[in-house]
Amino acid sequence: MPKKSGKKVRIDFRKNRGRVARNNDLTRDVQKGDVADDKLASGERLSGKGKLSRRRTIVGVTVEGDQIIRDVDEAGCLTGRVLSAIGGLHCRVEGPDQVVYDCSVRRVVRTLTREARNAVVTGDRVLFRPLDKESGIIERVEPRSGILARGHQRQQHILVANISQVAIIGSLEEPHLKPALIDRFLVSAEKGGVKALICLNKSDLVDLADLQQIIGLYARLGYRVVPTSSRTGQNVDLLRHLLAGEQTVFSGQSGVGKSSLLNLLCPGLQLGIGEVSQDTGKGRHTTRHSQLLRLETGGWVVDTPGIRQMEIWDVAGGEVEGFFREFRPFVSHCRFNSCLHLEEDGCAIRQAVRHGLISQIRYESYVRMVVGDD
Ligand SMILES: Nc1nc2c(ncn2[C@@H]2O[C@H](COP(=O)(O)OP(=O)(O)OP(=O)(O)O)[C@@H](O)[C@H]2O)c(=O)[nH]1
Ligand SMILES: [Mg+2]
Ligand SMILES: [Zn+2]
Repeated sequence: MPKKSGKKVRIDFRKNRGRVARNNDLTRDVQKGDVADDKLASGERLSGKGKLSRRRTIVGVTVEGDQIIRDVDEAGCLTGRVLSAIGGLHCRVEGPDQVVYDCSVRRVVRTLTREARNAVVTGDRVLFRPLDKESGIIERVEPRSGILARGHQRQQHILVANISQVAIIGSLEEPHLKPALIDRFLVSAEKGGVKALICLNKSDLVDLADLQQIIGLYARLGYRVVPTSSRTGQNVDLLRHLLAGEQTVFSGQSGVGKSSLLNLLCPGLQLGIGEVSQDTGKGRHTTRHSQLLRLETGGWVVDTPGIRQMEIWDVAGGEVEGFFREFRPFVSHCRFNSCLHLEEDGCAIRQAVRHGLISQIRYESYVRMVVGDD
């Protein structure tokens, strides 16, 4: 789509102030150079009309595809990469020559985003105005390519931006492997336009022969599956090789060993790691914020907090089948065009499951995503 500069656009604005806003305050913010602060979020109120009740036409933005980019006077600004973004407000930005700046976010940048915490996320490329040698203000977020996102409280939550692949980290024991969660990550990766790699950690705790079935399942689908152990170091070199030159996010449940693996992969790194609870068998959410880490081999990795649930965002029931690659040869053979593959009646997918051509585990994951039963 061609670039249209200075075009007027109508956007749904998130209501980010308790008091009724004056019509022209967006322009005023730009002129005064207001900077977002924490109080805004705590003072947020929702009116009966809902969050998106205000529409305004503004100038000073460029529309590129479905992205809205703010026109900024670039003089005096630097480009940088967001290393971490706490609450989308307090960011660590790596500028030229790897100098790191603590940055706040200009309020209009947040206003242009529907969901405040998606305004700036780890991995973003930004234009920022340095205030001194170690701090600055983010003026603009550049268009994103390759994201990992999920639904959370009926909003899209962008976990990380500008990645080339997702490393889905599971553990074979403590906590147990959850194929349903892996399948959700795979759908999110395909939806976000990035490659996926499956890492089965804590291989030291199980008999390798028992792993063949699960490794075979995903390997047959064409996904790279790597059993690893941060205890014995198994396949850590292979993993390092698979990450070299890529922009990868490490995602998975708490306690599976994301940070432990990264400590091995990046010499000198000392990320905090936490014991898995003896009582619940679950991790303790040791990593609190996503963090971008540069690799010696080129590229970078983002360590993320463990997540309990991966709600698929913006995929309608009828679209889920498109993200299950092994379904593709069969879907056109269902009797009904709109078949959701939930009923036996003339369904080629159900038949393929019965004949062992599609795994029962994958089919169950599919059903849970379509029916929305978490
Ligand atoms: N046996 C075994 N234990 C491991 C392995 N990798 C990590 N652990 C242990 O698992 C626990 C959790 O490790 P973390 O690295 O903190 O896990 P995490 O995925 O970063 O967890 P969050 O930050 O909470 O999301 C720690 O007690 C680690 O020592 C492994 O390969 N084998
Ligand atoms: Mg961690
Ligand atoms: Zn069907």
